[in-house]
Amino acid sequence: MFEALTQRLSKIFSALGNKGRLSEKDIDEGLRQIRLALLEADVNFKVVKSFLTNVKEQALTAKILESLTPAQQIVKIVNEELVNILGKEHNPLIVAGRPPSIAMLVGLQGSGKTTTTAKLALLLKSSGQRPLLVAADTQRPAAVDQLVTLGKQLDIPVSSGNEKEKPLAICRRALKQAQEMGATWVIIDTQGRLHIDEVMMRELVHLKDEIRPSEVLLIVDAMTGQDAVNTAEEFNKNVGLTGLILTKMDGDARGGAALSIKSVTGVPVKFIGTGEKASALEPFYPERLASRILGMGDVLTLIEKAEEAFDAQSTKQLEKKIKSAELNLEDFLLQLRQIKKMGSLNQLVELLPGFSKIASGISESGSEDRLRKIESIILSMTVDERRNPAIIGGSRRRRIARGSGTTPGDVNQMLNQFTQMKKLAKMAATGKLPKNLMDTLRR
Ligand SMILES: Nc1nc2c(ncn2[C@@H]2O[C@H](COP(=O)(O)OP(=O)(O)O)[C@@H](O)[C@H]2O)c(=O)[nH]1
Ligand SMILES: [Mg+2]
Repeated sequence: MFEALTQRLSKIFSALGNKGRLSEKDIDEGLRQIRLALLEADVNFKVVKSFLTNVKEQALTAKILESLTPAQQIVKIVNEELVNILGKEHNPLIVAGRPPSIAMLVGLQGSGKTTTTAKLALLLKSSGQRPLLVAADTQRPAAVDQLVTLGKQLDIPVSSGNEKEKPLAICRRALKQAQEMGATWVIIDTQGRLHIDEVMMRELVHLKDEIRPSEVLLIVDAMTGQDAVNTAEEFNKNVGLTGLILTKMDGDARGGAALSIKSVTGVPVKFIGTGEKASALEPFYPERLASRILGMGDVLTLIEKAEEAFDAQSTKQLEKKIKSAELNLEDFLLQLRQIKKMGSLNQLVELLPGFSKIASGISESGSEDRLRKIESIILSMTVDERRNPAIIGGSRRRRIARGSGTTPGDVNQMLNQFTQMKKLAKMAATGKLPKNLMDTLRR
């Protein structure tokens, strides 16, 4: 799902990523491309418009994280806005005050209503609930049989009537049965039509008024694009919805429906169907979908970690020091600790401007052990020595080695490496590093 959109977005981001600084023109061009990508994915144009307005506003006013490149900054903002239009947070099912809770599934024929009824029951069952299925679609020939068969396969009880019975009568009997068997959820498959239809709407409203479900869930086929959005608006206006389930998200849908439907209708998406199998139903999490769409879950995780671990101010000061080669072992120690807090070194190398080159130098020559050694050597130094390593001669070196449980050779090696790194870092920070060296360091 969303492959096409994901591909286009990553192209846009990597084009931005090649630039060290983004001018306003760069940002505008990036936004123009994002707009095209979204429209092409069939996202509602009003949603696209407000999306871009928000992204631009954020880009101009957001707190700038010094540890992120401008392109990463844009990814971060686009991600946040995506999460916003997808509905911010996960909306779980509404449970009735007293069991059983009732979910009424409504929708057009072919949207996946019957299949989703069974899927939802299976999901509830696997989370320890006791669901009862109700075959109340007397409109579509064989819909009852379809649900009965699914119930048998999944070992979930189905309450059904015959095709001449009214849906309300079937539901009333099912509710009684639910009480008797101690069911915690009653999931009702209702009748659908090929198109929006007044009679269908009236019957659904009638059923809803009588049985008072805690959930009225509209099943919509994501592959139908903007039609799905229109359908949702109609059903919400006429019947009143508590949630949406988007089906066939596994298809080659351009994804626009999923992206627009919450913003346009105000009704949250609660689940998505991702296949024909009964297990192919997932709770809907805006954040997860947004990062799937951006196709850069890893970058987003890194951004999150950078936000947590990094104080923008100190990074800025550090960058300045790196540029003027004033970096000392105290800064180095501070930085080592922050990097350690952030997890794997190699992953972070690309993330931190300037200083990342030092980290890559370390990660090349060794791993966590080596880091710990460096840390204990620095800790055995006096403040003067840390600020001005040049004063460290033979006797100081021996003392530091004893204090840190290393050898004078280790101390020497560490100091040499540090001097080298400082030089490299300055060159990298001021853009004077030869390209082949840069590549080696990145690896
Ligand atoms: N690929 C895919 N197919 C689905 C999904 N949900 C339903 N279907 C298929 O869509 C068709 C119609 O489903 P059905 O439940 O009978 O629709 P109803 O008329 O709304 O009850 C069936 O062939 C289902 O297997 C889904 O999430 N992914
Ligand atoms: Mg059906």
